[in-house]
Amino acid sequence: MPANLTPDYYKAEEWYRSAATNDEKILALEQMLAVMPKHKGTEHLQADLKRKLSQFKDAATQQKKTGKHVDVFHVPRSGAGQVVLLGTPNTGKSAILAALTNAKVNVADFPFATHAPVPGMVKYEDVQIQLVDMPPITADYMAPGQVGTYRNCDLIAIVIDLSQDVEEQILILFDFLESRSLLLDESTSATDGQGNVLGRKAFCLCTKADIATDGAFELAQKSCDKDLPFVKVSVETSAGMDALGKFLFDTLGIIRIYAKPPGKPADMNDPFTLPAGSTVHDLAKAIHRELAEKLKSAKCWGTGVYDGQNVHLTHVLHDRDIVELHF
Ligand SMILES: Nc1nc2c(ncn2[C@@H]2O[C@H](COP(=O)(O)OP(=O)(O)OP(=O)(O)O)[C@@H](O)[C@H]2O)c(=O)[nH]1
Ligand SMILES: [Mg+2]
Repeated sequence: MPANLTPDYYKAEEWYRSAATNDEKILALEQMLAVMPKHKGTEHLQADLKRKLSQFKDAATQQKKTGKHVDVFHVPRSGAGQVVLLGTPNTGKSAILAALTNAKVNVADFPFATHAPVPGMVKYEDVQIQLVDMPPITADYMAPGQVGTYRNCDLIAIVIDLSQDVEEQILILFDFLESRSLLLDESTSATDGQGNVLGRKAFCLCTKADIATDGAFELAQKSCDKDLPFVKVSVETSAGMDALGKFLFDTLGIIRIYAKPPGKPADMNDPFTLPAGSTVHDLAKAIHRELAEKLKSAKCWGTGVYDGQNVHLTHVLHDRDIVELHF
């Protein structure tokens, strides 16, 4: 009996073949099983996939025990949030990093100049945001393990070069993102075996505005069927570059809180950064998980409170609030 496998299945199979890490192989196999038509003709295949899945799960457990695996695509987080660039070759990803950070990157007028992730820090007011340059992807190639970097970041910057074919870039990039469940989709947020949401926030970063073809920015917006923010920049003329730090900060959805020791001024140079919507108790946990349990009361200066107001531990904080914690 023929298996009659669907395009969704073949996409998941391609994901499986390109997955370099155990975790990613597990996700891809689970996806293959989920989308596979279930009938007599696919029974053998199902059994085969389930066997592979259990082998990878065993290997993952073993790996966690021995802790040996070194993954160049694992970029340790630093700063208030991690933003990772995604784009096809020669679209100006490294140039963005060179312009915004002190990282040493290779900007070159030929494709595939970048081979491994390169992190740099973007300063916005008193916070540092981590920006990660990446090797390019194409319709049929990406470096093994590359998906993992996107899987672990806070925000994906989808780079679209306005001087190249924007429709083709969008097709390649969104096919990659959707087939790996990498985009945050509020209505059908896909999760892994442990219930963690797979998708990430994303925005479109349109580059080379100085040499854009006529109407390319509007065409890029029109060709994208997702409701994502679009920004337009040029490294050459610096247009839009100054606003990028604030944009990343806002899009990451983070707030800065200044902790004030009782009887002393707040340290206004080194804020804690927390997800928007965090409470006084979340701040205490970020400072010290065990101390947080001993938190008795707090005073707050900032938005929606009068200076030094006593606030409940469930009080929702705002960007730039000053908080005094009493344990
Ligand atoms: N005119 C113009 N050229 C740019 C701009 N940004 C980058 N370039 C040029 O585009 C070419 C490619 O830039 P890269 O930053 O190396 O591109 P990339 O996306 O990192 O390329 P890969 O690492 O191969 O994926 C270089 O020649 C850059 O000088 C821009 O804003 N305007
Ligand atoms: Mg590069």
